[in-house]
Amino acid sequence: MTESSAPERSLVLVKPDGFARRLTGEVLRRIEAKGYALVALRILTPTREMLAAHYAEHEGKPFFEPLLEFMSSGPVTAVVIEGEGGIPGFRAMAGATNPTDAAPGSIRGDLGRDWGTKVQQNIVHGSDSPESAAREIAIWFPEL
Ligand code: DAT
Ligand code: MG
Repeated sequence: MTESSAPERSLVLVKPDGFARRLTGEVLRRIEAKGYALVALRILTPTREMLAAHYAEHEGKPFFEPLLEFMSSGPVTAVVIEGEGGIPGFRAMAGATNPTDAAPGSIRGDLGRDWGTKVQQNIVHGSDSPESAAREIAIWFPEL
């Protein structure tokens, strides 16, 4: 028997644009169809404090303030997903950051577009590394 790596967890957000467009179900459908498990889920309008922590790496960039304003503009669905390779796997499902560049077949490529806003509105967030996932899950699901 070959050893398998531990299942990893990733923090996924359906951002305010995706939530408002009723795309939460479509994103969850894709995650489940891919084979990842849903571990935890909540709907909330995030505070600026949560978002400043979540997006700390982007502080000082020109899109930081628009990003916090956009992300706190309405409800989001926060989800912890689990499965081997779930972190890069969901990043691949999400597609490129800029929805204009995101490949068809990806969430951002199929469902997103440029709306002419200061910050890209691209439907979903997904953790980019195990370290980011652990840090982000603690922000959105302190009980986990
Ligand atoms: P990702 O969400 O793909 O991990 P990121 O962490 O670099 O991308 O940026 C966080 C979010 O900020 C991203 O989802 C959309 C927005 N953003 C990133 N770069 C941007 C830019 N150059 N102009 C406008 N918005 C940007
Ligand atoms: Mg990122």
